[in-house]
Amino acid sequence: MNAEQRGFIAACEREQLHLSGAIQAYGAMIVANKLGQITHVSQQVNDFYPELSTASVGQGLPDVLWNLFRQFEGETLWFAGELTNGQQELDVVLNPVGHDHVAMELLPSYSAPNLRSALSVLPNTIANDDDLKQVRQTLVDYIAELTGFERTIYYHFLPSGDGEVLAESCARASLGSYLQLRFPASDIPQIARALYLKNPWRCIFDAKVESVALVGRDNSVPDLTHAVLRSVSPVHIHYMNNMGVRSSVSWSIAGKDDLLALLSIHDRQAKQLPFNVLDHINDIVERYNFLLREYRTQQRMNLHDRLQSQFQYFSERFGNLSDAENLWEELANWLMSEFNADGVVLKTPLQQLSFGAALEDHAIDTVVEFMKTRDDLVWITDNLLEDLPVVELSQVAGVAALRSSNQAEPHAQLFLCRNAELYQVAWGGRPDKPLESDNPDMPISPRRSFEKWIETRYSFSSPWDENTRIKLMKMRLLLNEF
Ligand code: BLA
Repeated sequence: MNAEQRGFIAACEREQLHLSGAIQAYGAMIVANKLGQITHVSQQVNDFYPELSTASVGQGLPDVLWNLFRQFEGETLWFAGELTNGQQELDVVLNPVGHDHVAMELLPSYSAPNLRSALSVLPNTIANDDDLKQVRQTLVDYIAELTGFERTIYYHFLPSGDGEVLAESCARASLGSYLQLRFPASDIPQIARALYLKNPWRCIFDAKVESVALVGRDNSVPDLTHAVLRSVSPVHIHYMNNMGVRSSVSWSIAGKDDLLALLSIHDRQAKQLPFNVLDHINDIVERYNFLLREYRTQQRMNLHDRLQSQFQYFSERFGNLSDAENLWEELANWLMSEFNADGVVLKTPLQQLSFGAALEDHAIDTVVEFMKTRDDLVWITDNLLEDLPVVELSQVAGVAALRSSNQAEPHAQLFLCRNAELYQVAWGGRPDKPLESDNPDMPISPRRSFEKWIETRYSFSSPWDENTRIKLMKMRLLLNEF
């Protein structure tokens, strides 16, 4: 990637999506303060609610809206088919705007089908990884059938921030398959991910619909974090066009406070879903989130128990000094098998012990110096040469390093090492290719092709799994023994 392309991605990361000052024009918005006085309206509000226009800013809400507004207590309220404007029925959705304003969104209403109970769709528990895979597929298949969208994907985030499509359901002759393809982290900026933790879903029913500005009396821009109609970033519209997707909705698959995956539906046509379908899918996704969290907690507890019993074992052995000679070798062997590593180094102020295919001394020194500059106790890479150019090439490409938390004293450090391994990654388009585009307003754009592209990796180790950090943090107790 060249400097211009990197600059483009950095600019995307800075885009304040919630302060776009505009909405998707298939609905209208009225923002009111606590007293029910209108502070902003979308420029075309008159098309949806003939009593209102941009001249209404500063006035009180009309009675019908006021009656809904009065019921708002801070959480989303969705009134399905509540209004009619002579031409169409409208849903009215209320959401908070900052601490003391409320957004009232008017959306075309769609007729609500009868739905199964959300509880009957998924099982009561997930017992193992095979089960988890099956439940994911059930989820994807059910949502594909219910919504009729052409492609439904379960897009899982890897520790690197890149993502991989783990499950998919595609209609025949549809958009094409992304199953098992990987997509770079920069496709979904951090700010967009953070919004998925605050909202259970995001609808972009028609990427071809223009956005329309909000008009207020002053230059203030309402915070649209929770608004259904928040306008779509121009970069993402471009991305959807390049993908051939006109309509998409994504639900958040989330742990306690991290975004684990997105469940997304795509279609080449503009499509809508009635509120009760969106809400029903939300219930099912919530149920899935609950099952996933329980499963992950159980896995963590098993891991914790296993590590704990090893600690106990090694602590006892450390207590028995006559064993010391064999102990390092035994510990190193255990660490290598637990972390699936090829080598291990322990560095203390007094000694440096290496076992297996380990980093050379100069490289250890470079990593130690680098880690001093960071607050984090753990540093993990599967591509040492790229992330921290060390002086000489060696076989080791993967490092998972831990330093003890005692800053004042010289401290012990542990390095798990993995050799470089040749392997391939299948991407949905070349990830290093934001491209020159033919759009003069956007000289660089998201990549144009999402064709499968195979990267052969030479300088990487196999990737460290998501528990590596947790396991390393538990090793801190062991470091104190040296
Ligand atoms: C948003 N990007 C998104 C979203 C997805 C993706 C799912 C959430 C919105 C939605 O549901 O459409 C990406 N979509 C994917 C991926 C797959 C998919 C990876 O189907 C894989 C199968 N996008 C870029 C670049 C930038 C960018 C280079 O490619 C900026 C540097 C930005 N993506 C971007 C922005 C949003 C976004 C700004 C937020 C859009 C919004 O909510 O307004």
